[in-house]
Amino acid sequence: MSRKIVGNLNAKGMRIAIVVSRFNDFVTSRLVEGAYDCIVRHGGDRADAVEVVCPGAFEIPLVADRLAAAGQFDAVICLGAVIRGDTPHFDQVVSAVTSGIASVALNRNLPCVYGILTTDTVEQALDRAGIKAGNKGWDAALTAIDMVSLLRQV
Ligand code: INI
Repeated sequence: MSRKIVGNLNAKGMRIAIVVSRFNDFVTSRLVEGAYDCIVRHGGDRADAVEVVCPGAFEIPLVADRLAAAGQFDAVICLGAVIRGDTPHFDQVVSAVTSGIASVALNRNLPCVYGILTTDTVEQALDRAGIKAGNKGWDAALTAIDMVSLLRQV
């Protein structure tokens, strides 16, 4: 008989760190609220979470690495918004934050979730931050909860 292992979505007692960039705060603050909403709706406690604010998306991996190394958290959720219209070096910032977050997860052996919006316009970013097309912060928190539960079983 084969065995199937899946995460459950109960966040009770989970210690979650959120790293969020201040750049495009009008978008990223909505992502943070979405993440907290998801955690609480799944039985977690906002008081068990820690939120760390860094300057831009480029800085997120270093902060995530520091939090992961601390050994005090079950998962790190990374939230940011890189908008092409705002930056001529969009691709470099996106590439750095993307590979940086993946490296932290693998090197620290901790769920480190990618909740970075990468859009062409401000409107697209807002749509994905709770206006029209869901909230990527909420989705990232759900992935964190799922992964914490999953890795506890694997
Ligand atoms: N940082 C972002 O998080 N989003 C952006 O859209 C952005 N733009 O447009 O440039 C951005 N740039 C700052 C970057 O993340 C670093 O903070 C900066 O380069 C200093 O290292």
